[in-house]
Amino acid sequence: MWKKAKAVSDMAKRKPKFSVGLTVIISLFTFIVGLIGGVISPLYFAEARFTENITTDEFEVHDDTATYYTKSGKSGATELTELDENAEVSVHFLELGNKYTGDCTLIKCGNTEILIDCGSKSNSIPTVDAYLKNYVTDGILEYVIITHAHQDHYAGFATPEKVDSIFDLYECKTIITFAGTNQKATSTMYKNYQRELAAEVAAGAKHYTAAQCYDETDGAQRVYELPSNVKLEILYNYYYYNKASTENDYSACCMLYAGDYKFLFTGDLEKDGEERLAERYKTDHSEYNYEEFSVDLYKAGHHGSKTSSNENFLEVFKPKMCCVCCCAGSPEYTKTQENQFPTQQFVDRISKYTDKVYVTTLCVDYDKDEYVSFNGNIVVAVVGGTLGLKCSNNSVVLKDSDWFKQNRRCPDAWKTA
Ligand SMILES: [Ca+2]
Ligand SMILES: [Zn+2]
Repeated sequence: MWKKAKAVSDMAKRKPKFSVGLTVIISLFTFIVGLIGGVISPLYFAEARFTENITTDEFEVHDDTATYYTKSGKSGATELTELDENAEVSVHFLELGNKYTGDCTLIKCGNTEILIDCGSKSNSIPTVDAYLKNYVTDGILEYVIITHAHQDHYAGFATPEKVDSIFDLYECKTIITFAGTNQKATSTMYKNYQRELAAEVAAGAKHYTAAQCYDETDGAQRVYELPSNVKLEILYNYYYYNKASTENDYSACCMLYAGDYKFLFTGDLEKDGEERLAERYKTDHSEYNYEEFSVDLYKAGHHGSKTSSNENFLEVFKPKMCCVCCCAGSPEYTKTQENQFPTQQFVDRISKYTDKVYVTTLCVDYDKDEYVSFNGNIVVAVVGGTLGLKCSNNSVVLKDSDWFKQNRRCPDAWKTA
């Protein structure tokens, strides 16, 4: 496909080639900075390694740099852990390689992968791509879900023409997107998105809106069957069909079923959308007893914002575990400390259901561009019928973290837990 070939040659031009000597110097420098960071700032770097968020691949020499960001590239691959290799299904919440909050979730089931969103605000594609390479071994993303047209979710699909988007780097088979948007046709990012999406469709991808999936029209399906009897269901959202006052409410929502395990993803859906979704879910799934019903994993809606994960919604889904994709304590969206992700209100509400809350990234100093891994890349996987968790940094739950103790009031439910 010419478009992908062009992307490779562009990358060959753009990617600087480091000499071995320079790499040694950079590695030494990185090491020393890391050492200083570790000694001087134990408060901030207590659990995390200073270099955690620097994609080490950027500092490595590759024989053929042209293949680095391509789907055939060998570089960037790390040893797969036992957990990953044996997993029937794994759900990965990715760190994005910068101080900005954003979503990017990979679901892997055999050779079938689902990518939900690719933020963040700043270009995270090299970081995401380096991670995906380890898992998307056939270069094909069977499903891509783009929840809504906010850059912290769709920037990776909305690149300028000369920058590789996820669509350039991977062959995407079925693309499911938000049904509505308030984005103006003149928005540069939205135009980029439309161009990139159209090119992937021209190359053979199927594109459906979440509404088409839910309604099962035009060949779209509400439920997609994946290997190992895993199922992906596109859930109802009132705002697939109605005008929303915030872009967040257009979020495409889905549930993944693996055996008895359920994983819920609602993008940045807010209060009204959450309530309507929860009510409709009960109607669509009358087979469950909702006294006992609960989901095993819930991606915290809207990065743990105070506007999402509301009472009526949580009451229905009762998450047993929750992963928050954000740069914790960052002033990116608000200076009001308790409303920074993950917010105090989110903590208070989720605490009634679980204390197993994990967070991807931690802001150290926004103005200085400093951030470290919180839990890091979070992987939740079903291995041998059992649910497992593996984080790239540590598996300390939110309530036991230093950041939490310094920045959040501990809700009663977590005091006794
Ligand atoms: Ca695949
Ligand atoms: Zn968002």
